[in-house]
Amino acid sequence: MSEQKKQKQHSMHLNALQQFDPEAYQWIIKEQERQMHGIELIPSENLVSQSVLEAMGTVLSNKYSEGYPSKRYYGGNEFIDEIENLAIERAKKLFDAKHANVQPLSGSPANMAAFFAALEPGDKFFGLKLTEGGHLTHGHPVNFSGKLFNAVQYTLNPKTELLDYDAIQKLAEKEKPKLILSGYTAYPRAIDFKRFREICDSVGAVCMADIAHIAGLCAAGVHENPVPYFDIVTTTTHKTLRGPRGAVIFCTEEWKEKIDKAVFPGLQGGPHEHITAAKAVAFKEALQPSFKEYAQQIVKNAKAMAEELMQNGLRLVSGGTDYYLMLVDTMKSKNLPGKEAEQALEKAGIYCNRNTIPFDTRKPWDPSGIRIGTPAITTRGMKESEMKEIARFIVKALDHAKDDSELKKIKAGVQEFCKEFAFYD
Ligand code: DSN
Repeated sequence: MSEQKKQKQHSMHLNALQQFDPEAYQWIIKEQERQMHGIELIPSENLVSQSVLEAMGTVLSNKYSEGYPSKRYYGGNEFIDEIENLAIERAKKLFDAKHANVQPLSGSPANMAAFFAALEPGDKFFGLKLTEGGHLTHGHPVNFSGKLFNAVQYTLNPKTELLDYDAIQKLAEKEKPKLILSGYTAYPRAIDFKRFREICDSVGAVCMADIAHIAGLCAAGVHENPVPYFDIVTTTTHKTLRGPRGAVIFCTEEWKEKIDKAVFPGLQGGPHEHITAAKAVAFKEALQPSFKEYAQQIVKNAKAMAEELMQNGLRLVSGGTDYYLMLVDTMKSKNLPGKEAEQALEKAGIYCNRNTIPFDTRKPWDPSGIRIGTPAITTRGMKESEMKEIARFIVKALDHAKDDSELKKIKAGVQEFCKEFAFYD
């Protein structure tokens, strides 16, 4: 490793840790090296900036601040209030929101708080089925969302593998849900949020979206942003938005009191203000013109990769992608279960996650496909020509999924390829 790269490791400020706890230190460094030398295609992951990383590792972690700015249950929060207000104001500006609660610890608690604000236990709501691109918190029976509420799961059109808005409208008229949730974790196409608003209005349902995956694209104007005209929108901050692990809830004036009460004292105790600070930093980054270029490049990269994968014989769910994510049907393309595909790629230094494809006949633990995306590799500065190279690495690894020595050779090529791209510059 070059001197320059070694110095970059130390910019994580780990000197004390290295001395006191070399055992923990070594695994952190090994993980850093894995990220640096591999191709990260998990679409829900990203690489935060040095500034975001630094904000997370601060003394703000020491502080309790239950409550909200100017209304805390602990003393000593004058500067914490400033930080939280900064995060709130930037979040509102970024998403054109009337209200932002920046305290949710992550996506699931954010969704839980939103449901507690809008629903009573047993109330009926709509969410997309997990196996077709929804999330556990969108009504899966093993999750609180399916246990506490009456979750009706809508599905995709089996022929097109796309959302069928007319069918959702009809189902809404029949079932009369109190809330309709859109926004997904494995849907490769753009979402017609305006249509969801119309469907909600036609049946008097609360209109909610979980934009965790596409928040960065919405903020940059690359995907339609539902925040200004939806009742409640949740998002994590660490995916395309490229901030720390955490979440935010946006809502209209009408919902703000209920949302704030649902987060605290309804669900959470002390907010993690070191993470709030990092959220504020990430929102400032996302307000820069360079973030718009970043978001546009994510989409260009995804389209270039999709085209190359399909030209090389892989079947992509719905025949491609509109923005950042692809679902590869490895069973149909290579007679390879998703778990084996994920493991073969990992041996080649390429990271993705196995995923169900719409109407999968296999179980989520070993489904029929893999999910890949371009947010993290775009952060490293890779462009369309690199997408084609990565697609060729993927196809080669899948073709040699059972040949460890060939996968090792591919990994060497991947490591060489990654050297060209910045990691904490
Ligand atoms: N676990 C996230 C994802 O990978 O999509 C969703 O919360």
